[in-house]
Amino acid sequence: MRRLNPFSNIPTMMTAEEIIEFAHNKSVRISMKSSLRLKRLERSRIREITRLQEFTKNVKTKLKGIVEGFPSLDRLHPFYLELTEILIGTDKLKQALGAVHNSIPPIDDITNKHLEALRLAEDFHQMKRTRRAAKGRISSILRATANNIDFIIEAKKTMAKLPGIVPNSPTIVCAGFPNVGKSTLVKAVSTAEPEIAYYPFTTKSVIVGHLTVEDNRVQIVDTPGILDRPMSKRNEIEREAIAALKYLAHVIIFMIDPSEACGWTLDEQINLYNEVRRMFVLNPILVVFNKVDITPPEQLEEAKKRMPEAHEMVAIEGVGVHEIMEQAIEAVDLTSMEESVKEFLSEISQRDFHSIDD
Ligand SMILES: Nc1nc2c(ncn2[C@@H]2O[C@H](COP(=O)(O)OP(=O)(O)OP(=O)(O)O)[C@@H](O)[C@H]2O)c(=O)[nH]1
Ligand SMILES: [Mg+2]
Repeated sequence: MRRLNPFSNIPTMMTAEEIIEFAHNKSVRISMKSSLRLKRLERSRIREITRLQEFTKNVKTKLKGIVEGFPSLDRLHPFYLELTEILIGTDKLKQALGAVHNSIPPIDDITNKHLEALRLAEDFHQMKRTRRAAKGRISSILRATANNIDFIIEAKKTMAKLPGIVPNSPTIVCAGFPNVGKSTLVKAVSTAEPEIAYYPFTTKSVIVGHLTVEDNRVQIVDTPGILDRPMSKRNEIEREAIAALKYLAHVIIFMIDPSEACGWTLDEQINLYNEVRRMFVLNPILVVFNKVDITPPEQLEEAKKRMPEAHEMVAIEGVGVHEIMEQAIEAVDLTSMEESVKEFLSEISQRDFHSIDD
């Protein structure tokens, strides 16, 4: 669910130039209600003061929106935090958020000084110059932090593409070579319309399905382009992004196509299984033989000998699907999940973690 991704709820952020333009437009459009009994000079004074106040107010609102609208890194689910670290760099992100946050007090300073000057100004031109000078200096502060704002906007865009997850609801992750039937299974079991999400390093969209098994609300994640080829074919960053799945997967369904119609031999598939097994030490893994309808009996026998623990399924017909789902729920081992989350948290407490307000 996209909206369950904490990064997809962030309101739209403006770049430095957009903020300047937005605040400027707001400030010149503001309507004055000063009394006609006032002298022209006093009316001008009120107008210039109001315009500057309006400009500053809008700049600050937008800057605060950037900082406060961003999910608090200290409260992120480890899955997202780990990916933030890999894809963005948490330190760089905190620095950028901190810099934007710190640009607010100088803006207040400039505004106050120039408001004071406006109150004392003796002629119309001086007022106009003062107001313009203030807006110019505030714009300079914004421009000086423009790269930080751009960095935050990019970070948001990257993170918003990730799949949304329901933090405490059991999550099944489907793995296996391409064409073994992962999507078929996800579609077969999803009651609600599956949602499309993205995962780093694959251009393919990830499908997140939702279902209810024995009163448990369960989400099932298809992983095209992720857990579907040997790790040796991946770079370090990809491997780390894949490893972040351990915080998400309460249980992994590893699908094998013993008919080999998928284009991969049984050996290749078992090798990939062993790799996934090594990578997700704490996550329970269920092995499923799919496409048993088209697997020649002797081939199925051979596969069963190699992996006696495997369950059998015909995903396109829904045969064996319910049983697998029940098994998956049973295998959901919240203890090991908690352990890996704890391990993660103790690891990051050694990294330097301060909230940006520190
Ligand atoms: N005979 C048979 N065909 C199946 C079964 N399950 C899936 N298929 C077929 O296998 C092909 C691949 O299925 P998908 O569900 O797209 O496989 P996938 O694992 O999602 O593949 P990628 O998205 O490329 O990783 C499709 O043509 C399915 O119709 C099954 O149980 N029996
Ligand atoms: Mg698929």
